[in-house]
Amino acid sequence: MLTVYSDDHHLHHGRCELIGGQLMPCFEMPSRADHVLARVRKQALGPVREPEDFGLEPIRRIHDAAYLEFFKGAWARWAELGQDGDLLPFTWPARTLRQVMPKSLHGQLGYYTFDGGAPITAGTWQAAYSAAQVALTAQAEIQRGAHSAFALCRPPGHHAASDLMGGYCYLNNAAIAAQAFLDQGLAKVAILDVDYHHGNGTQSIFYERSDVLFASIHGHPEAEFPFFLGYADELGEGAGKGFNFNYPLPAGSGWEHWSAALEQACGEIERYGADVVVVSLGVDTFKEDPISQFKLDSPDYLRMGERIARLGKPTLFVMEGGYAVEEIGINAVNVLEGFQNAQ
Ligand code: 6XA
Ligand code: ZN
Repeated sequence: MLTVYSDDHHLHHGRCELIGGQLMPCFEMPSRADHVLARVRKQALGPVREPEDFGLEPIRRIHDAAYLEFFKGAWARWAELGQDGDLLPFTWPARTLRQVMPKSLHGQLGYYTFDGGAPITAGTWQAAYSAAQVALTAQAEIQRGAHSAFALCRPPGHHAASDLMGGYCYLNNAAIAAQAFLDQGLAKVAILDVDYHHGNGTQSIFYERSDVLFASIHGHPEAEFPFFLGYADELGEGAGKGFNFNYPLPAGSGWEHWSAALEQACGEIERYGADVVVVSLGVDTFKEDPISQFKLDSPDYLRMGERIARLGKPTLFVMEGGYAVEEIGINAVNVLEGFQNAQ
């Protein structure tokens, strides 16, 4: 299986996020992708290639033009104000407040974020842009006939909506790749999100559409980030009704419960008759993940890959979360090896 990877992810290293009432180093850090890449090489999964540059057009198919302009220019505006700390929001247009666009950088940042967990640094735009190109390059590989490919993206993407960043995510790599498949002639794309957190951004992007089915297995939003989306009764709207499936699970869920949800999600994808499957591959479902509450063990990820392979569809894996840095490589590559060995 081809892995697409860019060193540009090192350009993004958020200094801090608010955890337990204190500013702490971000769990989402460059060494995550480095460990996955090292494991890809150790296991000789296949070739590793740099991304091609498809430009902004395929990103604009998913993200709002003004949002992209804001994100691209935000750091320069922050630096002009003489600041060099991470750019982090502190005010959001929540209930009772107006959804208007302020002129101030911080006001605009509040408008374009849903949490304080997506710091913008000097290199964030370039890293996120390259991550999207990584996803598009792996997508192109499948479009050209490969049965599978791995987009080793960082920063991750599944929390990013059309004009919102949050949860370490800026550009929705999986959604951008899914749209590219459609734009290149496919009719039906299924996105299977196996990250511990609900992919609220991906869901919102495709919620009223039937050409992308979204299925997500995640920590119950009653208890888990992103808290305000991801319930089982969110089934899609309008033309998208019946094309959105959420499987929220309680804290402590292990492979037995998790794999039962995977079985249901795979059943929906089979009934849908997807041309291609995009997997939002987070491995923060691991029992030792520092920010999550599921109990999957390393061998379970092999089974996960095998089950996804049994869908029999061309499959694009897009890296999302996973913060047990020592094991992230083993667990992510186990999914890919399980998939590959089941062919
Ligand atoms: C709150 C937790 C963010 C979770 C990010 C993640 N800062 N999403 O792993 O999949
Ligand atoms: Zn996650």
